Amino acid sequence: MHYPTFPKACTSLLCKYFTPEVFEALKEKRTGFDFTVAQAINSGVENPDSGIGVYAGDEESYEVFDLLFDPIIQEYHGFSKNQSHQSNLNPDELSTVNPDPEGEYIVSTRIRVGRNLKDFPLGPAIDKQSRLIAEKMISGALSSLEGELKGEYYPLLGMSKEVQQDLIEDHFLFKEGDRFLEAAGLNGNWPEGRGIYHNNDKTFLVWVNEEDQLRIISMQEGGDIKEIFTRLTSAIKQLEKQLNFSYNKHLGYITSCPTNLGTAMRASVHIKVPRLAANMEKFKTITDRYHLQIRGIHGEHSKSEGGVYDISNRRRLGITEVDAVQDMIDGVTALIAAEKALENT
Ligand code: ADP
Ligand code: ILO
Repeated sequence: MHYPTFPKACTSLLCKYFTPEVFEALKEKRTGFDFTVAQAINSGVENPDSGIGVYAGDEESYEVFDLLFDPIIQEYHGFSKNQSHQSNLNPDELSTVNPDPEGEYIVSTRIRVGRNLKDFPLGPAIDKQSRLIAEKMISGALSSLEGELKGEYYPLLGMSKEVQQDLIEDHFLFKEGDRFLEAAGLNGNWPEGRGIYHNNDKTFLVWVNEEDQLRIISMQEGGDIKEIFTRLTSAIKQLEKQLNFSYNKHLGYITSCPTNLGTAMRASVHIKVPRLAANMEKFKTITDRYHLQIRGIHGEHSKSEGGVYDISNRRRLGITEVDAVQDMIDGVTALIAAEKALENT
């Protein structure tokens, strides 16, 4: 392996922290699942416009390649090597049920967590057979869910292109052919082993074997965040009875992308703020103050449409799930107040 060349304009955390010295120290190392630093950095090397640019192949990657991962984790989450992670899934500890009770600004709310199975490699290092075993274990656990969470598992293999496209456009299903995931080695043997589980109303969904082995999702129209968080936490607790998720005291839930470590939670709203969006500087001042991320409405790396943005918590590690959702609630409350003020000027 040679030291990669990065374009001058590259701003990813990979470009920032993968120095020639780090490369020398890591180039010969391998994890128990045979994952190398060349694999960890490939997404950011092939996609120099990445924000981060690295993926882990297994839990051990975070230790073996710590010289690369630690500073990235520190910068993204503000979390250092001697800290530990705490979980809190109690919806009663949220300060606000709904920051937009009149339903004027929030179009929809979605909260997801990533999970991976203990003792399995993560997506960038898994082989076809283990991926199929993981799919079987996960769909088996899902088939035992009852009540509001009861649904059906739909494998991607055999799903018609029309059904797949409708699910993507309606914000329920992951996209196909993501270039960042492709270069990370996450799209191997596509579409085998991948699928989506959902209840009848599509308010509870689970993505299987996309970027993480499970993405557990609760979503609905409007801004009743407490109801959505309550549904999610109840599902997590039920699934934990049957599946052993990869977790450690330092990094929390283990995920393939270091931005998802910890809570692995992204709590987002699709929110209509056309006036604020016309003043991006002001918009970003508020989102930065509340540790929020702005995405377009078709997911990461997509654009906004009609003044509607996807606003979510940015930090996920070293804070609890309640804190992560609270970041989003507080920020969204501030955004709505700013949009209202602009309406009156
Ligand atoms: P993630 O990292 O959370 O899995 P993406 O940014 O790739 O996410 O988004 C996945 C899908 O979820 C996309 O179709 C996106 O439009 C949809 N989505 C995200 N937040 C919301 C929301 N609040 N309401 C409706 N759909 C949403
Ligand atoms: N690898 C991409 C995405 C990073 C964060 N998003 C996730 C976890 N999907 C990049 O570095 O821009």
